[in-house]
Amino acid sequence: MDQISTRLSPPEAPREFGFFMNGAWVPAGDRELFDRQSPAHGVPVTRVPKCTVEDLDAAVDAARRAFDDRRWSGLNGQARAAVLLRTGALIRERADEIAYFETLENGKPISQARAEVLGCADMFEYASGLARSLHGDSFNNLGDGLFGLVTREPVGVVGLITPWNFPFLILCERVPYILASGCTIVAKPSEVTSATTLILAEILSDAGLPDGCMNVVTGAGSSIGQALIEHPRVDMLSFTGSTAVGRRVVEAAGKSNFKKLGLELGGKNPQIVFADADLEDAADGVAFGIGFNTGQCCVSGSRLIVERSVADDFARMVQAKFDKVRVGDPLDEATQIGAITTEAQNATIMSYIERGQAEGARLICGGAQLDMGRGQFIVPTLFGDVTRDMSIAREEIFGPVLTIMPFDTIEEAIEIANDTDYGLAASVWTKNIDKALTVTRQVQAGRFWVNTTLAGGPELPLGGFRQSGWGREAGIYGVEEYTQVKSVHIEIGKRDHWVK
Ligand code: TXE
Repeated sequence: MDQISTRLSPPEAPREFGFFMNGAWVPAGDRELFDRQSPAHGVPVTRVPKCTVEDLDAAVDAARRAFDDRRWSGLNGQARAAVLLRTGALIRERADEIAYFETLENGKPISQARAEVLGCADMFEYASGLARSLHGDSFNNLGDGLFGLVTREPVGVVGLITPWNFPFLILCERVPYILASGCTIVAKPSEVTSATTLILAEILSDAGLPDGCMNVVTGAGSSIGQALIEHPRVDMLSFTGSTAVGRRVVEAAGKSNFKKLGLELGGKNPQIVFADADLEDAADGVAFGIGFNTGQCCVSGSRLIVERSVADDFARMVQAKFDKVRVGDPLDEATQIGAITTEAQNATIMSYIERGQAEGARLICGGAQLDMGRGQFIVPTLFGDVTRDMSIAREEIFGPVLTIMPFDTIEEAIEIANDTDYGLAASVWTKNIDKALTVTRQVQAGRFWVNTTLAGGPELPLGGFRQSGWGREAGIYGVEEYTQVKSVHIEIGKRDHWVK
């Protein structure tokens, strides 16, 4: 059956935003403006203010007041849950609008953007239950004279810095859980994808979140991002982005107030395929794992490690999938791979493709930009004859570029998979339960998939081993991450005096 193709258009004029603070929009006024062009269409789609460090200070003050006077953390779980549930419903109501701006700013296919937005509504709905079930512990075994309680308390004001690859999804993997814990937020989205974070702030306010609990400042990482990570009145910082900036976050925390940190950084994630796998399924999963979001996912399966006896056949199967995948205008409902989000990222990916060839890898397919007359697009790319020391096998490319390396034994597969500084995610494809479990146990990764990839939901936590990060987001683990534990010792009866 023919694919029905319907297409939205980019807007005639960019949508203008202010920033959001203390429950209200702040107009851009005479601040400098940042014009975002659609990476697929080359036309301006949004305009946001470049906030100043004074704006950031005001936003932190608003979040600080909202936390310190307990207008949010002092509510009971039922009241917090009601706001989160209403937020989920409002996201569903505005899903088309949010998805449209996500696609315009990021370049991802509109059908994917819509699915992500609905998944985000689900995260708020799930987190609403967690706001009610969050609890501590008690110790009733300390003898007749003492009773012990362990309570969980919100950390305080959380700074939230997010990247451009999943502007709304990464935001919503954090915000509902942070709010469920009772914390307040100052968010700083990537300068190129600010729109949907601003829309979420408005939705939260409409859902009844008290003023000051969610504030959004827009602008450059080097100015207000840096000021946020150094801010002495921010209690915790959740950062998702490059390893290089992650290091600055750690340094800034040490130099300021030792704020608590959550970090989700890069990945170079293995896809291990055994000869006994359902190879049709595996080829599709591997193509999806690197093609989804143009490979601009921290959990993209970018290193294919295949049992030697099937390696050549499997490469042909993946190539056949790549040939069929629909790359093009992300506003077309039929598109599966859209635009590369920034010109800088496009240049980075193309330079890795050149380096791969210069280092002696064999380009099996792809390797080229797709000329659509405007915007930047790269077709899925597959490299063979790859050795472990090559930069394309070691460094996060963050694009639709897959390398293949063969293995002979399960030990060798595990060794290649672990030969990286990262440890964010991994996938294994086999119908043999012993192999699947051995690999799952021995490969270092915070997220693991067996006979699937990139699957997930709000129940399961996200985060990395090794240099992929610190801490966990989502699920009950995500809520607990934004709490601190207090031990309460309660004496029962008359004290045994120290001074007799
Ligand atoms: O990330 P940055 P970039 C990786 C990926 C990509 C590379 C560069 O390999 O090619 O990083 O992307 C803010 N203080 N990932 O340069 O700069 C910035 O404004 C405080 C992996 O875009 O790390 C944005 O909001 N904040 C990753 C956020 O940090 C600063 C997702 C991320 O931008 C700052 C994205 C500073 N000094 C890129 N400088 C993943 N793990 O998913 C920048 N920022």
